[in-house]
Amino acid sequence: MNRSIPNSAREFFAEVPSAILLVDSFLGYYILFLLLAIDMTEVQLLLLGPEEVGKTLMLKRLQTVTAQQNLTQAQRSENLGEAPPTIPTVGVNLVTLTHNKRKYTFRELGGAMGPIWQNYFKDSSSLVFVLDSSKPTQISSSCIQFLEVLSSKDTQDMSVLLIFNKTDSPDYMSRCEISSLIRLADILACARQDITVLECSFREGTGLREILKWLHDKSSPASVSK
Ligand SMILES: Nc1nc2c(ncn2[C@@H]2O[C@H](COP(=O)(O)OP(=O)(O)O)[C@@H](O)[C@H]2O)c(=O)[nH]1
Ligand SMILES: [Mg+2]
Repeated sequence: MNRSIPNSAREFFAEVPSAILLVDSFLGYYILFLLLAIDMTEVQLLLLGPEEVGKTLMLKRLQTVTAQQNLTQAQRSENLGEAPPTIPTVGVNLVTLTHNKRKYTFRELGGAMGPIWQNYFKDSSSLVFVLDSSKPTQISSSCIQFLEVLSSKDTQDMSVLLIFNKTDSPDYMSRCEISSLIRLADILACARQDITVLECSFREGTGLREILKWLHDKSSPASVSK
């Protein structure tokens, strides 16, 4: 079949200066490179909260769930099984997850590092703050820490995920009860940050899908490390 270019088209291309074509192809490669670079950007997250609230277990559960995503449907297990043991985090626990072809590096800071949390704000674009919903007294005191974090000038542009964990505990407080205890509505209304609130049980494995969705939707490379 004769696929010759129509005369009108040939005339048109003959008139386009080759310099423009060159710039055009460079632009194409540049945009492609940018898109690839954005997709491979690593998102840096801080994982904060008092000791023993379940931060390390959250990371372990997320590692299991994201690893399962690489398996075929038949190989996947719906049940996450028994909660793996954790040991108290001393210093910084660095964990990297890959979800939807994007890397997320969590920096879990041991609860005892509270006084120097702020030293890590500049290196992160998003923040996860975990509370134990079965400990009302600790929630009240940790809320002050949470407010301090929110008021730091280095966290103003961060996406924030606030997690009430251990909803499997017999004496857990519901989101509604915690909200009135710490006046959550006022905090959400006054904070500059985009704050998402979730109830989870890392022991039972609930809330993990919602965390992955938050990672995908809110911790975008558009807000990656400054
Ligand atoms: N009942 C219950 N226990 C949990 C849950 N999440 C964590 N734990 C337990 O809380 C303890 C401290 O967990 P860990 O992840 O080490 O806390 P971290 O200090 O915040 O990192 C461990 O014994 C966990 O098994 C949960 O959702 N429910
Ligand atoms: Mg820990």
